[in-house]
Amino acid sequence: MIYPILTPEEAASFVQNGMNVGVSGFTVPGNPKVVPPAIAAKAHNEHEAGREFKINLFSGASTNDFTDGALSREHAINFRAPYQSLPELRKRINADELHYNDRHLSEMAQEFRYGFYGKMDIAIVEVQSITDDGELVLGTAVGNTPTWLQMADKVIIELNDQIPESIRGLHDIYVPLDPPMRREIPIYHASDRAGTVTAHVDPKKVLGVVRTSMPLGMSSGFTPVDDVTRKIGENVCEFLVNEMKQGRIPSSFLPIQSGVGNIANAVLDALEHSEDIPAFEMYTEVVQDSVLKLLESGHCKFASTCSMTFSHDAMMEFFAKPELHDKLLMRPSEISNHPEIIRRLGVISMNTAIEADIYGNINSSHVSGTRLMNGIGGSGDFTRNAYTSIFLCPSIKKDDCISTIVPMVTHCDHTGHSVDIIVTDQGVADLRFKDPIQSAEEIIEKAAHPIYRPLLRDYLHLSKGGHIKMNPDTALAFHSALAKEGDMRKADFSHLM
Ligand code: 0RQ
Repeated sequence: MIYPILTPEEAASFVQNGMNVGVSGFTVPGNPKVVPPAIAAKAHNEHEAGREFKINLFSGASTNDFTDGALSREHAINFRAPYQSLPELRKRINADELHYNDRHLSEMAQEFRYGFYGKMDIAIVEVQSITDDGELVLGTAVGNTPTWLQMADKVIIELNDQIPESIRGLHDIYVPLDPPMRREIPIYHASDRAGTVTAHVDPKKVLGVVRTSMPLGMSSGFTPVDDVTRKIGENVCEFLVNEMKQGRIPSSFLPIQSGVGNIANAVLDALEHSEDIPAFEMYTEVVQDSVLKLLESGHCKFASTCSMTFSHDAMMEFFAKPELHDKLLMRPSEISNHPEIIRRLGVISMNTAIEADIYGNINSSHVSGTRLMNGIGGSGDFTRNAYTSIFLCPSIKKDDCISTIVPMVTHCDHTGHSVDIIVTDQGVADLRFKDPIQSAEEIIEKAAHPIYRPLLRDYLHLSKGGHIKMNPDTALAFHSALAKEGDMRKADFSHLM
């Protein structure tokens, strides 16, 4: 190998205060694992010596504890984009200790190529292999790595011997040309290949290789399906089956996108057990353990993703079963989440909401409008361009004190224009072919919990308005009741009478 072999500390020594640093991966999979903690240790020493040390950190999506966790614990992040999900980092963002820019995941790479963030100083990339002429087999996620490799002045490679050789062939690396040269992306089915199996880096840019032997899978599993998530899953299935019966979804079905978390897992579980849903494809950004089961059973014929968000056991199982390897492809987030392809394929999107309002506006990211949870992630990429966009949430939370259906969302990630269907444990609200007031009635009667329906009806019918009814004094009454009395049921609209 022509590249110098570096220790993590030697690699970290190239990273300087104020640099723009890009990391490989998408959510936990595919992230570097030993160099970021060494950068955090360097930050610690610099701070002890009274010197400023912070970097601007760019990724595919959220990252692992070795990256966002270690760096935020050492106050080593100045700016962060496009997504995060670790409590450690979230805490600091919500204390306004660093700058976080919540971006659509499909746009991060192109925004960097357009020059919106300046130059990328260093990319840190986990790979399965690298050749002397710069051909790379990436790890268990692609994220924005191909663009980082193209843009970065210098590149540090983490060569992880735990990534099996059989991963070669699971990637499809395609970077679009930028406007005005952009052409259509030649993906017409979830399984189409548009690019190459390997990524490429100019060998002259490679500072060196750090050898690692780090486990691949996600450490935490999801909580098992419970009564509420099971009901949400059943309601989604019922809706999709009816759509097929009505001829609105073709009998061959359409590709599915599903987000992260327990609700998404429960929905996929329900799809697996439904006898009326035919085998389908997925065009999505993450595949959780539930998708492995779907691939094994044949319910999912093919999964196009950006990241293999499997638990450690599921990851091992996948690599031990070569018959599954031609059923999965990993793409850059720019492509897995690309509006052009989502719309062309007719993807059915399913994402979880923190709260929805009676007009179908969705808050995916900020609890009570101020506290960042994770971010918009890929939910906007899929929702805005979906064939049918579905949002999922339990109708109530925290011992009935929180209604997820509210008069007005405290933060809006997706406007009602992009939202077709809201599914809770109570039922399915179908917002298509309805004006805003009809939508509000549908959401209240079908999706809201019965204990909150009278309050929501009061708000809707006592508010004044034209095309939309709203009352600026009471639109956030649910949230102020939660803040003041810990219970949204204390909201009062009687003075509107
Ligand atoms: O707080 O942890 O203090 O108890 O918010 O709530 O129910 O555990 O949320 O894990 O299902 O995630 C939207 C965050 C849901 C996720 C969101 C409080 C609640 C709890 C979390 P505690 P849950 P879940 C593909 C798609 C955006 C990105 C996306 C997400 C905490 O799905 O990040 O869709 N989505 N990506 O108590 C007050 C409410 C609340 C509330 C929840 N209405 N009011 N507090 N909480 N609802 C994946 C990628 O893009 C990579």
